[in-house]
Amino acid sequence: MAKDRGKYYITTPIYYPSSNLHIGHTYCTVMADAMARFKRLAGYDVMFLTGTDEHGQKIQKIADEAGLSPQAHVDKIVEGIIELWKTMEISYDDFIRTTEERHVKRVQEIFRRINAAGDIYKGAYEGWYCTPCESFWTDTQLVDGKCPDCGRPVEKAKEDAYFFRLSAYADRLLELFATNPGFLEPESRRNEMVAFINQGLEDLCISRSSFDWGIPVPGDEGQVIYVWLDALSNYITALGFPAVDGTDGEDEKYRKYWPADVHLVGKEIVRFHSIIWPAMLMSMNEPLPKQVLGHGWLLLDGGKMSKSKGNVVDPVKLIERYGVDALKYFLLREYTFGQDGLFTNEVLLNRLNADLANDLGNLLSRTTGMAEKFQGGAVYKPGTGDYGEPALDEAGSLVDSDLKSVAVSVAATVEAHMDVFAFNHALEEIWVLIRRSNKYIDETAPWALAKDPAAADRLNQVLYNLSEALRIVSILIYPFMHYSSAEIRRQLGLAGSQVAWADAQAFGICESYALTKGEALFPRIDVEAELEALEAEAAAAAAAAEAPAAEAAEAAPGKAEIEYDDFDKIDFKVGKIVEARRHPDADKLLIFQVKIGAETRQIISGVAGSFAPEDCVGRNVIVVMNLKARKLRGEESKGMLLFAEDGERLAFVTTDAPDGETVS
Ligand code: ME8
Repeated sequence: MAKDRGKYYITTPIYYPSSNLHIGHTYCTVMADAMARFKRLAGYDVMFLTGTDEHGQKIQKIADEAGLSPQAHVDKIVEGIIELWKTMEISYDDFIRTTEERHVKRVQEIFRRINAAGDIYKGAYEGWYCTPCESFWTDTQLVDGKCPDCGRPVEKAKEDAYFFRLSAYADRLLELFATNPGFLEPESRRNEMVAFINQGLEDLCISRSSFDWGIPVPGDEGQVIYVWLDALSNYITALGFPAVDGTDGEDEKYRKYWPADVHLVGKEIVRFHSIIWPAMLMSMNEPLPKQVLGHGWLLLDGGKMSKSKGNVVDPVKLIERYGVDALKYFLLREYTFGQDGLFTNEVLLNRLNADLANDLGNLLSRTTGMAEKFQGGAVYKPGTGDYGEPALDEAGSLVDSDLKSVAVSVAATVEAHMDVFAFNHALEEIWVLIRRSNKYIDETAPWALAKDPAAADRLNQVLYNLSEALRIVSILIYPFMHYSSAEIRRQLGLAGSQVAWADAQAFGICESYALTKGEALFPRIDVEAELEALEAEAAAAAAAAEAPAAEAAEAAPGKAEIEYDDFDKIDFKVGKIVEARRHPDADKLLIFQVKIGAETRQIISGVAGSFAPEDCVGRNVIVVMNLKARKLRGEESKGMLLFAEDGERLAFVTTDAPDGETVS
């Protein structure tokens, strides 16, 4: 590949610093990093952006529960995220935090520009809100009355808010998908988006007034900008755009790198990136990103990993056990871009053993071991040093030419796969060369050549060919596993020499090698013993989480400590459910008449998914008496009933005590 191939701007989503990142987030960032390293090696001027999406109700809630200010909470989590990327040597060029001044002032300017274009108006928003996803949904979008993204319950929410005229862009968006089919990949997502637009695009709520952890709407301090307008803008604010007072000229990076070549995002946020984001840019009259790529999810036992559900795989633990390169290799090799994939320890360990310990590790240790043993580590290009060009029979010529032709052809195939983000196929191709090289050792049997002084030139030639193959491998794997690339080069005696992609397409360019056998690149794992150890570790973690509150305080902080006085403010009483019926306008709600001593009051609970009305009548339950009354879809609810929950299933908290008694 030629140098100076122009610019390449790649982004990851900016992650929510609600808690530490899990392996699903690592997956996306590892792909972006591999692509950024590959493009740099291929001669592009790369801009690789990642960061954190720090505003919103969810973050505010988590911070409150932890007894921290939102800023203190995000500062703590972001520190851990940056530390993780440092450990993994993620080669980003910039890390943007949405709480940074450079972002805040530009988001306000973006709001002003979209407003000036006539695309913002004030109205009242009423919709179903999913707090964990920070998404509003319409009735038709809900699946079984729940959030279509995460399947959790949603709440009805209504408030004054600003709206972006997304509906005005439906035709232009459809045209974008029709005339630029590569804009969104994979194709299945494109079809989903076109169908979504054809259903009728609604204007988008872009501000909230019910919480304040966000960027104030310019000119209306009672409102904060709703997180998606804030978050999506990061892709240009990090480049210094738009210019705001006193920052003219700071958009040099924008002029150089925008439009983005690719926004790499998870499948559930494709909608925001391929519909809302282009519409915002259209409104500002700015160029659109060239491509949005939606990747699949890593699943655990068939379910999505989720920070809020707590069923996550911690990348730090895997790195501690197997190393950064092993984790990166596994993520890139095991899963197919665009599809979901199941994560299990067994798949991980078998993959590491087969490909890394056996194939790659053995090739390196066999080659360096034999070079040391038979030639003191010194290997020369045939015809130089102490060695001449051996005369080869037909079989010898054939295996040599086959090895060489495989070796020099891999780079072009890898490039073709990388063009379509097929990391797994790119690595598979590199492993064709690694396996071919191992086979070459078996075919040429250097240990037999070493016994015959007349075969010294051939022995050197075989070791040279293997060293060349390994040198090429070290270049090919660099974008994916740069530590291993460097270690292979060190053991070949090439430490410090520049890794250049073009050199992967030339065989026989190195005059000599000084090989040294090092530690095993990837030690073989005893899968059974390791699986047991991993299970024991998981069991210990689960036990710690269930330990009494005081002991578990550090591992599972739960809700923040409160004073007795706070607890004492709640008035609990026993109530008897004397009547229960479905809410006429809300699938999820049951309306109870609850007798509490002399009083009977109406209480509404979102439990229609768990109980039939007839199953509720006659139960003596615990009532929170003094919760502020509120209207739920036109019906008043005064107080609250307590339920026990194990994440999915609900149960009444019942008592034998008669109604009207105080609970304390
Ligand atoms: O969505 N497998 O942030 P986020 C694969 N702040 N990818 C996964 C995953 C899994 N199990 N779990 C999460 C946000 N992800 C917004 C983005 S961008 C302007 C704003 C991916 O921290 C997920 O698909 O919830 C998403 O692309 C990314 O992690 C960030 O998720």
